[in-house]
Amino acid sequence: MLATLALFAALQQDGTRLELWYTKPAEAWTEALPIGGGRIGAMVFGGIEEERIQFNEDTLWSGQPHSYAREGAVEHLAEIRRLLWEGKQQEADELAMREFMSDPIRQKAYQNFGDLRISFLNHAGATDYVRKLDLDSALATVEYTIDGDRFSREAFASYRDGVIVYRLEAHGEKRLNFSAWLVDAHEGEKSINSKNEFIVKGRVEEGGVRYEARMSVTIEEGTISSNGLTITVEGAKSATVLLAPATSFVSPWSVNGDPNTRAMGALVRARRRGWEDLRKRHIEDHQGLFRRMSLDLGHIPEAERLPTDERLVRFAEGKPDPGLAVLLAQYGRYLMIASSRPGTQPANLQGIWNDSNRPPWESKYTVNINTEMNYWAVERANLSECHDALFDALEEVARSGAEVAREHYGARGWVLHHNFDIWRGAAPINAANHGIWQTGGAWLSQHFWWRWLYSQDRTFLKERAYPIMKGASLFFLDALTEHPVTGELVSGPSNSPEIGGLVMGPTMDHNIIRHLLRSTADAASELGIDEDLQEELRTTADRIAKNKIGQYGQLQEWLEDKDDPNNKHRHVSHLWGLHPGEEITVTKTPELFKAAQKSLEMRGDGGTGWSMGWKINFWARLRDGDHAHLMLRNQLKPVGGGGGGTYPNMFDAHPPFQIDGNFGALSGILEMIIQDHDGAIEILPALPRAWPSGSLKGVRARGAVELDISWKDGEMTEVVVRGEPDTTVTIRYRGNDQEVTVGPGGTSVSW
Ligand code: FUC
Repeated sequence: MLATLALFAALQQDGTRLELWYTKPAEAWTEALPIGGGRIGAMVFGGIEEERIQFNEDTLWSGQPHSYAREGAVEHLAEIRRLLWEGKQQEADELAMREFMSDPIRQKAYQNFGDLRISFLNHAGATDYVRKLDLDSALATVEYTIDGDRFSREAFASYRDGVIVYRLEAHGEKRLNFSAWLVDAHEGEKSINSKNEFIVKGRVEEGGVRYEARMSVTIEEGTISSNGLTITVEGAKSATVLLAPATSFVSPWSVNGDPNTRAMGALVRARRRGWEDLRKRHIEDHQGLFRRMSLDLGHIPEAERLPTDERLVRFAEGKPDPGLAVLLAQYGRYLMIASSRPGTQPANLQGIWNDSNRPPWESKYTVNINTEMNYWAVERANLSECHDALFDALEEVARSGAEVAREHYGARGWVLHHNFDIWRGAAPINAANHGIWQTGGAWLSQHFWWRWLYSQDRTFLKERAYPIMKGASLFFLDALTEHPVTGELVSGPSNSPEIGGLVMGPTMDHNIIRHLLRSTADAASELGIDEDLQEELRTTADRIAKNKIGQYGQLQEWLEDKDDPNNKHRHVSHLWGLHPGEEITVTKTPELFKAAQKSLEMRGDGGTGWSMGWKINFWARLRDGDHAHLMLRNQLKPVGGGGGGTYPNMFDAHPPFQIDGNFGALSGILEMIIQDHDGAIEILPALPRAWPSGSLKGVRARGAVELDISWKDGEMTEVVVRGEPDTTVTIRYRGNDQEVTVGPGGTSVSW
């Protein structure tokens, strides 16, 4: 009965159920449900007798302010290049490992903060258990019955108020009896003060980030006490647990903040507000973003009736469930709102959710695909503000990256290699064969450009986008070198992530750099500045080594035609110009377009989670909706056996968990319905047969417009375009273009 109630409670207006739900508590971390308020986040397990809420704060990292640039590295640059041109890759690699790498060679790790634990007394024998995450209200709830009495819990992480809130209620005769305490992942000091506040505090390492988390419980009826180890509640009708985690992190250059003031301040303010007000403010804040876009792809009631884990299994059996793609897309938007907000750190490899002090790849910012993928959909999915955290971080990276440009390349501007951490390391890390890759900053500059294209915010273009893009471009004006034979300009030393080792001039670099130089010139021309530079950027871009078609009809990954047709590597970097770039399109470069498809076919339909996420986007750009949908199916397979897949909580699996695939899938799903990179806003460029009828409302496109798109039986039925009156955009459908001028209240277009 309760399960049924819970089921219908979250029915969206159009009938799409936007919730993840389960009939038993989480055992593994990847079954728990994520909540997040940008800076703070938690995983809710929903245990009946023993509850665990593992929590994070996005500035809790190992390490301390540090410059990773290697002084004098530039003295070895010419020699590394010479060795590469002479085909002495191993010698080049060895020299680079000795003289050219980041100092130290590895970056630091994002940390677990700890757990909030709750242990219930006499609480066995629960029935009608439902645990769910409602994406529309951003509440994680648990409900069950014991001997006819209903109990409920509700958790959220508030961006506005900086606290994690856990509310417990007893709805029948029985009362709540429990003890609560915090587990500190760094085993610092623990105490309970006279106000019954549980405090953990410490320092990650000497000279590093200091932290403090404070937890308090308020109750209705009953008593609250402490035995020095836990806070004990007896006989309560309801209880509100507030948890405020904080650190001393101020910026990549200072850890001198006061975690005590921060945690105490947040806790005191939250307690003053009280649960209802905190909850109301949280829902308003979340819905203000979340409700801007809706998606409906049709319904299969027998699939939508199932708990999420069973629904995933059913879909993997090949049965139709378009609503699951909607759930995945909206989960992507939910996770973005929960992990990346103005003033917070950007979403890292795990968003903000991490239960380890030694997480995979340090849970940092890997930028040879992963961080960009996190943010591919953010403008289009009408969550522009969530992009801000990335821009803030990149402005910091540009500062450390300027030092690396100087010390390693003797170049102007800034450069970022394949990772950064909270200290904004920008030098090449881990190993020369994949760490020396020059185009991280160039790639991420695309995001600044996109913000301008989607918002037409001239102040942003002038004050934030252009300086970053110009700096990234200046680096390449200095760092590109001439091919000794052809005289074309090439990048290097670099690599095609993460295949084939150190080389000169991988195809990916060139596609990224051309895009950077041309968009920077466009930005300058839009702003009416730097005319000579515009000219230099454009002529330089034209001189960069062109894309080449190789012996198998494939787009070459390198300057030489040496692609292995059997290579199934997860990275498909040489197709950058197809996506997220825009150089390779069916209208502009039909032959390269075909070659890109050939390369993708050679790589196959497997891969890690993010790899499949990228392939959804590639196939959408190749205008093959059914193949894109096949990749979506592959990505949504329950984890186990082979690469990729999806965990029961719908976290994407590399494996292990890595959030990029969640965001990549959101991007890919939208790319199937709308594309805007080829001179027009194209409607239904790659609609799969699995989604014959549906609608996408509130999606944003270049030119600062918002669209509502509807289709039926595979045909577009209506498009409504909204924006500032008199905005003009071109809408494309099945190869026909229509100029649309937006009127007040929006303009409806039909074919
Ligand atoms: C790159 C990828 C790996 C992983 C890591 C975080 O190195 O090749 O697959 O995603 O980043």
